[in-house]
Amino acid sequence: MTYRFDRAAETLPRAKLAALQLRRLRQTVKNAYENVPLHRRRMRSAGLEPGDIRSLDDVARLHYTVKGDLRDGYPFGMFARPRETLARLHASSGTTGKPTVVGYTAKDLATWSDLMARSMACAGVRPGDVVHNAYGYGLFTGGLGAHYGAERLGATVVPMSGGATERQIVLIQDFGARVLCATPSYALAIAEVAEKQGVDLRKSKLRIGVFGAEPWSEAMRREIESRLGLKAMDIYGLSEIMGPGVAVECEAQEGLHGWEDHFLFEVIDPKTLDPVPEGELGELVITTLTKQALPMIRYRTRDITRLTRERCACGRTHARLQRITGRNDDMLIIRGVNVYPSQIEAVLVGLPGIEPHYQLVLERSGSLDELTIEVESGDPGAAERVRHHVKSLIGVSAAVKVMKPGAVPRSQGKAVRVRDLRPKGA
Ligand code: DLL
Repeated sequence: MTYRFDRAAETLPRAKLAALQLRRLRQTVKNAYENVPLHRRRMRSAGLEPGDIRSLDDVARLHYTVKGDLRDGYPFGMFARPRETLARLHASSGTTGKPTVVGYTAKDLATWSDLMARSMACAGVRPGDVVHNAYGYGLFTGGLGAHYGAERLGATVVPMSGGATERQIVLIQDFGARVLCATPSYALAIAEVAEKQGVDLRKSKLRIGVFGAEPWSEAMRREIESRLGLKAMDIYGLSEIMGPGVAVECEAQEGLHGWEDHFLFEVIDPKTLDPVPEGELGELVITTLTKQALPMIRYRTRDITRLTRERCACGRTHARLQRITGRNDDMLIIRGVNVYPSQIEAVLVGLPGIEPHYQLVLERSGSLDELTIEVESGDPGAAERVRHHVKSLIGVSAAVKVMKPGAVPRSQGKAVRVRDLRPKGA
């Protein structure tokens, strides 16, 4: 029988899952109402009390929560437990203003470790594996999230964090890592440095990549798989909800299982804020079902996906999210055409003679946004080919700047894909 970290929970019949969700939703709403002024205010102004949530459909009567709410309550305003009782804080830097701070009770940390262990096992990690963890350690949830999940699973963790890439390559080989945890862009940077050093990591013991924290395309997956000789699995999560381990791919790789015993997933139309029918694309909204310190009611993730509850070949009963193509905030509008950076990536990666490293530069010319794609190639004639492919496959007109191989900045964590040089406030 295939290994599962928590077989009973992962294969819970859907009717039982729904009953569990309702029980936990009611507890969460009560916790939020009683302990977080913002949630109490919003529920009161909607004329709602916790007891009014009687079915899962009633979640639609609750208010949304957004990142700005966490910022406004900086640092601890949305915690449902006194700060003295928390075991840990994490924070995400964000590009503007104050960071968002999240807190965990000891029980929240235990739940997170369990879910991360479950997620890693779902991706193919097994007790006894050497897990090379190159997610950044620190305030970012990636490093410690993967660390405690791997330990909980019974793996041997190598707590590398990002950076010192040459050393990472030595230790991957010397310690016999079977699993690499990293952002996809950093995994690619590791592959590149290894190749430059004449090290063939395809001959190492690496078999599985647990990659996430940023959008990446199917083309990028194939590129990383062929250069590192492993199976690249997609893992999703966000600090406001927990950290990594909210959803993950299984061996079927037909979407990411979102753990419905701990989270309630909805997909909404970001303009009307109405839920969309199952299977349609929209913004992912998550309500936590078991968090003590930071219960989240209908958190708008800004991430674009679709949801299916069709049965998966792997036997797990939990809903699947389609790979996240991008965030609302990352969508570029170039001469009226909507495009996500990951769509451009899908065109670039795999074009012969073009390195899979790129940046998109946005500038304003008159009232129009102009896009320049910076790519690396040894062939100056590559510009025209890239321009042509992007235009014919996505319909976007972009200028292309061919740079020397190595000129696009490499990432050690989340890659910076867009440089926005447009005047502020325009
Ligand atoms: O990135 C948590 C994480 C760490 C996930 C390690 C996976 C692995 P934040 O820094 O709060 O948390 O950023 C969350 O990153 O809303 C998405 O926009 C994006 N994101 C995370 N995973 C994926 C993924 C961590 N697999 C934000 N695909 C989320 C696409 C992802 N985007």
